[in-house]
Amino acid sequence: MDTKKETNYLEMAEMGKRDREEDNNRNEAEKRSKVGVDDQVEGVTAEQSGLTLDGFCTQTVLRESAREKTIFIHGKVRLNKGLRFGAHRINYSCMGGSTHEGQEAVLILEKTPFREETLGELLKTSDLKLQMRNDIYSTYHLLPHAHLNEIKMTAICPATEKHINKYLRQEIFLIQENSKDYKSITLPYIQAGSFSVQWVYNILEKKAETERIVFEDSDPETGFILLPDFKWDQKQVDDLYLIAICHQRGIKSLRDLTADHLPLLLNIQQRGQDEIQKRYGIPANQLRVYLHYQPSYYHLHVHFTALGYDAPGCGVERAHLLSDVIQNLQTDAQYYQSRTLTFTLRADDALLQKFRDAGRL
Ligand code: M7G
Repeated sequence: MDTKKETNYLEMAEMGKRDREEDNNRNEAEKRSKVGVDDQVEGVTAEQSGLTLDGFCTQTVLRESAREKTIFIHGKVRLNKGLRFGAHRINYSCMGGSTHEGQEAVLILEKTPFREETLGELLKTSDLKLQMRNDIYSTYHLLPHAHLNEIKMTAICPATEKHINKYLRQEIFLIQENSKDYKSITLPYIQAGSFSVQWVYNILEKKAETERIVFEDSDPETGFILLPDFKWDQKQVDDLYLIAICHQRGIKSLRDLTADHLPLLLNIQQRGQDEIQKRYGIPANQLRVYLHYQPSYYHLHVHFTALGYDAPGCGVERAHLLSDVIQNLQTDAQYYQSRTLTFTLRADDALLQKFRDAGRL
């Protein structure tokens, strides 16, 4: 890499305090700013947060993986009084036919990794039940105390049909999107129907997850917030997963990036790596730093995951290393406007149908 050029970009990142461009998304965010804000505070019970599972009614198992020890469930959740999960309440029938007030929900349950610091307690205090013995081999059921046997749960409520489909196991197809396809097929589709990025605005505006922020550079042009991704329970660094969300609005994805964004990208790369080294002791050469194309949420963000962790979505058909993105833009300012980009789409994805309708599949 041209180091002089890089230093220039970093200097620009430090100094570049230009006026912030008004963004269309801002109005949308302000309109919705009172809806769906729910700070995650460690120690608050699910009941206090408004979610209880006693009335949960499973509709379908969307996906499960014995290897990853995860299960994705679609169901309906009964609401507590004063629940803050948005406004759309509906009635539903649960197995026996009785009707409840409830909302569509997706629950993701995941067995958490072992932690070295609790291993001693786990082995000392658990009940051991022999399953079988043969020669020098034996297998057991180990029954640990509840606090050593946590399951991580992520709830999306109210969940839209798009959320439910996102987690449904389906056939996938490889798409080659050229720049014309992007303008005529993908862009109109994103503008009409992508996931809300309200949760992103809540983070940027300090309305949610404030206690979880690891680092912030508040520069409107080159700044970002670094915080744990909600896939990471932060109990061990082996599966470390953080995201850097840029303050600048209106950069939807990789496709919008030009050389003008290099100060922003270099800043995210450099500061993100520095902060992770400081906070978690993981050096840059042990981190995978990348962007998704297509992302689920069209507000530019960068994924930082532990190199040894096979994070979901880090495969070659979706992840673009930030260092490659930076070099591509240094070589060709319009690289991501002109190149054909390859990604996968799921069978039921409306975007796939649009590619079919346009004769591109
Ligand atoms: P993406 O590439 O747009 O899509 O990444 P993906 O979800 O299909 O990977 C968005 C990233 O943001 C993912 O890694 C999500 O796990 C993470 N994420 C999504 N939500 C709704 C939240 C949230 O509310 N808080 C945090 N901290 N992370 C989130």
